[in-house]
Amino acid sequence: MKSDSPMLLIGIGTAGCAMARGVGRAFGEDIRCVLVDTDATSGEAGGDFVLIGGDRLSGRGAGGNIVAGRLAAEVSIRMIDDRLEDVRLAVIVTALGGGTGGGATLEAAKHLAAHGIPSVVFATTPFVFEGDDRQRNSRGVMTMIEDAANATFFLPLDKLIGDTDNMADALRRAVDTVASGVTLFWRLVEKPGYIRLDTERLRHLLAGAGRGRFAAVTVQGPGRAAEAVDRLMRSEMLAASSGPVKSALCGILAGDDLLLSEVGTVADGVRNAFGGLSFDLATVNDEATFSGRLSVVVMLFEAGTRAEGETASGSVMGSRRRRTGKGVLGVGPSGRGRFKNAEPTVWRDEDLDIPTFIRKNLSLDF
Ligand SMILES: Nc1nc2c(ncn2[C@@H]2O[C@H](COP(=O)(O)OP(=O)(O)OP(=O)(O)O)[C@@H](O)[C@H]2O)c(=O)[nH]1
Ligand SMILES: [Mg+2]
Repeated sequence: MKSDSPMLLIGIGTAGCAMARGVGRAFGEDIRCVLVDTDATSGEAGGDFVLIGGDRLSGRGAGGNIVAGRLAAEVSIRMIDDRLEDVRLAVIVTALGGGTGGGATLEAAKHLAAHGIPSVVFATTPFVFEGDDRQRNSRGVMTMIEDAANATFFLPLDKLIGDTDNMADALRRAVDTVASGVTLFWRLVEKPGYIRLDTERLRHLLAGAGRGRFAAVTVQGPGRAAEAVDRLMRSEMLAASSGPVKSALCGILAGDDLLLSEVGTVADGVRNAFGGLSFDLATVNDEATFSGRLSVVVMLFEAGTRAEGETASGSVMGSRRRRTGKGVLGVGPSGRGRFKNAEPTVWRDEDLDIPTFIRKNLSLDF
């Protein structure tokens, strides 16, 4: 394990651990990473693994129970503390839908904030074919995770993978797709470039970012810069889901053949397509990895998801809870199917769509 990086990758839950391993594989070098799960089998594929849940779960997983996943982390998340030394930014990858990904991610983000470490969460949300229970599990914790972490990217698997009729194949591709996107993000910070994005700048950018959209494309051949912009503009992952863009971050990763005109094409194209009050650009030059290819990573943050300068609850920078309107919790455009864009059911300043045990912060015995 690489230990001198200021960024720590944390994989949470079974699919989250698989995705974090995928990031490490795609990065091709040692990466500072810890894997956390309630299921002991997640540790069998190698890596720095921390089993949470102790005797209660006996290493058998949380069985889709978010309370169990949350309690497991509440009790044991401090087992990662010796991995937190000098960490300036934590990147969590997880998959919502099960018990550990949702429950433990929430507790991990709160724990990191208590240690003064900002967190950015990349979390997939379940395929529609997985059924209502997993969708509910996922929806129930999204807002909570959003409040606990500094920046969140929820990646709906249906949009990420598109139409598929083979479930196993879809899940495998999901791991690869998320891993390659997060790896590009990782490279932006860890690899040298003409326009550097270092951890401190990223920490500042993400500190009060809130919910964002994330997409990455890789293209090659003539006209690759224009094609990258075109594909990003058509990306379902970046399609507007709610308010206008507050800030945008664009990263360009390429080999030695990157032209200044291509940087201009991508930067102008992304800026014009998505707007935003602030626009940040970073480039990475890595001939060995990108020879002939051009990858572009785009992150968009929506206006109104979090007030300027506001950060995750409990972080060193503040502890206000986010509100978007009169007494309405900022749940954003959550909801699927019939509930898409539905207003939350708010009573006495509480969102009744969020399960009671989560709203009341109850720890249930199991
Ligand atoms: N990419 C990928 N996603 C998976 C896989 N299996 C499940 N998922 C997705 O991940 C979500 C969460 O599943 P798991 O990771 O198995 O759940 P968990 O977080 O380990 O929680 P528990 O098993 O209940 O402790 C599912 O709803 C799926 O959307 C897989 O093999 N690959
Ligand atoms: Mg599991």
